[in-house]
Amino acid sequence: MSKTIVILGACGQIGTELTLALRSRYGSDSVIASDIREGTPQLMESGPFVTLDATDFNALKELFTKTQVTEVYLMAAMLSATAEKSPARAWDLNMNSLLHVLELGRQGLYSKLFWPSSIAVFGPNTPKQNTPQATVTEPSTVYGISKKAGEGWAAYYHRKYGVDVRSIRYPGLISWKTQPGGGTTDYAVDIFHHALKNGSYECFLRENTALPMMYMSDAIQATLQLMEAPAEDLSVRTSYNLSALSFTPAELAQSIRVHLPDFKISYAPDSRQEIADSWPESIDDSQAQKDWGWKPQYDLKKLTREMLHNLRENS
Ligand code: VAH
Repeated sequence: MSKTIVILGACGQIGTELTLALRSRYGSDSVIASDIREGTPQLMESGPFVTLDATDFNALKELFTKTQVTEVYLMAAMLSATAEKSPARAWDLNMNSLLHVLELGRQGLYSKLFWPSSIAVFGPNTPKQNTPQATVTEPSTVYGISKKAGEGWAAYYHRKYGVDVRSIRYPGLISWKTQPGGGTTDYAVDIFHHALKNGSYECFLRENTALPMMYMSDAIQATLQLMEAPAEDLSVRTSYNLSALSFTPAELAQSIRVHLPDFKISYAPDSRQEIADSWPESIDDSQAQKDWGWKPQYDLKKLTREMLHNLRENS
């Protein structure tokens, strides 16, 4: 059956790479990108784009009806650090966009939905190491609260109305194609730009802050794998834990020094330290491995090499 895919929030950190990956897999004209503002030249030149506010129910219904969409990827969201500065706007964007899209699924306007959750659903009372799929989720950030609530709504619409909504709790994602977008894990992207530009970086987290991380290629691969899995294989309809690696800023700096021996890092923790301290250090993703064969490809050594190479080649 032919697919028509609509990506909401296509110009964000994940959305940009997801749009390009879906277009190369299913054909550019089958993937309609949308966002509230235009994206990178590479994204805008790669296929159809529609300017759209993901919190506008009527605009969503009109686009879904006109395009006869079969699959929706709802990537629009305000991330953790920015959401702490604008709680009401973050709740409106993160929650109402999801409620509108779930409702349109109940009305039968598409057959499959992907919606990203985050390790931000975990909080200070969650086991820090090898955090289980089912455990305490008492988030202490606006972003985490919105993602935890969203997981509940996703599971509700699946159970009550049969909406085939699938979700992943992404760790911190590291990519070179887009600038970081207001998250707490942004340091792990910023550091590469600074290392190449001026050989030093002032990190806004403490040197020993271990966080779950993943190279963007792995995250995109996992997303496509989950969306292509048979529905009957999926035992989780809140959101799947997903893991690839965990590292501290000091360990990442050491990995960069293998390529740039003179690279220097300093530390000036800011308000994002409290957010990072509330999150786990490592994640148990055995359910994703079991249900849909998840297996990451990138470790810290390969991630570092890829980031530096791609940033050099595309600067
Ligand atoms: C953030 N990059 O920092 C996002 C992500 C786990 C972190 O959700 O807000």
